[in-house]
Amino acid sequence: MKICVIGLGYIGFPTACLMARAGHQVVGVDVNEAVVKGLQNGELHIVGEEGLADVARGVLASGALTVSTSPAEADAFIVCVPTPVKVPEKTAVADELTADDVAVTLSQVAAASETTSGAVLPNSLEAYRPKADLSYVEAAVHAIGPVVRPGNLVIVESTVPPGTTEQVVLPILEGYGLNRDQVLLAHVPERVIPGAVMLEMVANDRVVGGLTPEAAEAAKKLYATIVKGQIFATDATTAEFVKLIENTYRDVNIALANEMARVAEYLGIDIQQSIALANRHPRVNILNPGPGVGGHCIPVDPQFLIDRAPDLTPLIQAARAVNDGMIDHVVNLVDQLSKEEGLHRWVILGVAYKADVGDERNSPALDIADRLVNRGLTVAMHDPFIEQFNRPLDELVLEAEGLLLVTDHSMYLNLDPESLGRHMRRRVLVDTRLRIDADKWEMHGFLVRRLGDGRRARPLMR
Ligand code: SAJ
Repeated sequence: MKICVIGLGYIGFPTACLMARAGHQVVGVDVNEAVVKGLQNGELHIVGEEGLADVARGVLASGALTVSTSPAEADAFIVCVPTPVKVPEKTAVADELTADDVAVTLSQVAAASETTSGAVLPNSLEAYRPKADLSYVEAAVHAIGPVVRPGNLVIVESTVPPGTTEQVVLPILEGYGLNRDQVLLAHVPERVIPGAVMLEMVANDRVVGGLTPEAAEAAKKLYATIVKGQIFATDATTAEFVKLIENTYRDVNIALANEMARVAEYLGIDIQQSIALANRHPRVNILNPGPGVGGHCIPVDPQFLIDRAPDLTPLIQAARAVNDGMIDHVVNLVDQLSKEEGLHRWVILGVAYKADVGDERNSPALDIADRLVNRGLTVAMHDPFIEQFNRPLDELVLEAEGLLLVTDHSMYLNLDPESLGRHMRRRVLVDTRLRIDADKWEMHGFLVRRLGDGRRARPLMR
């Protein structure tokens, strides 16, 4: 088929490459001219994805994939553009408040979860609830509207609130003279993990949700040309909902681990040992506590459900507040330790939102750094995967007093405490990912604190 993929990001570009490799004639479209020009010169903008470069070079060289800044007529259109959340600038509630005020309020609410379990956003702040920003999806659909023909298949892969395909995408297409019987409209969410996109885009089972059964069948046939996993057809709203509950399930379960970590600290026991023992139960799988939940998916997707049904989602809202509250929990831990031990200079190990990726979107490390500075501490940041933070570590730790591990990049897991400690003025380590061998670092003179480890830390609150 002739396929037009709109949005050449970490989902759209691999999708375009796989579709081209499967024998389709693909036009990849992106508004970012630099990306398009780069690809036309064979420069790839998505790196670190095993197997992508080879496939991309092959389909670009063969012409099976061509790239452009504007859509062309095709048999099928696949929209893969971002859907971030936005906090409304101004609302009817209190026009004089600025976005900063709201950000503070939201973080106060999140911080409130620090003292009470899971503060749910008070209704008075209802108008400030983060909302799905569908502007990129709308712009993409408007871009293809003029070239979509009756009988074409239009697929939205972007993660959207339930009902978007029917209530937002279809009306835009109707505006270009197409009605719901003429265009095959479907939502096909992706569930690949960054770092293993090419593998999972082929191997994972896939859900295809059609506005009509014919649309679902057409989408199923198309994806069967690249997906080896099973493909399940359903309706569009169910497919939108399935994607959101997958990630909401994860966010709520991470919040449970985080809440248990705070209780373990309070009880003076170690959360890591507790979880390891609890998970020996054949049907228990408690996830890992951490400094907060980052990335552009897990902290975002639950907001789409909350936004759609605020009165029906107290648990999801509380989980969001608990996870965001971990940022202040870590900041309080470091601040208290700094006061007790007279520490001032900290190096944060890891800025990316999770191990061994170079993406810092919504990363807790950025908020933690800001708030530590606001507490009067000096903070430097290191990250081997992010250019601006990738300075030699032994230089960065010179004269530092504390190391705060926020992202468990593999390179941090076998750091030598002696060779690092020798450059430091004080030897203090705070591990928020429970991946460092505390006993070993203590043998090299480090004072170690671990998230959720009440044995080492005097509990923050009694
Ligand atoms: N995290 C914890 N504790 C855990 C697991 C994760 O604190 O036990 C934190 C991570 O540090 C990170 C955040 O949560 O900051 C998200 O991590 P993640 O491992 O969920 O990774 P993502 O966001 O890259 O991928 C998720 C995946 N969804 C699920 O596992 C249900 C992936 O399959 C999705 O495709 C992706 O979101 C997405 O794009 O929706």
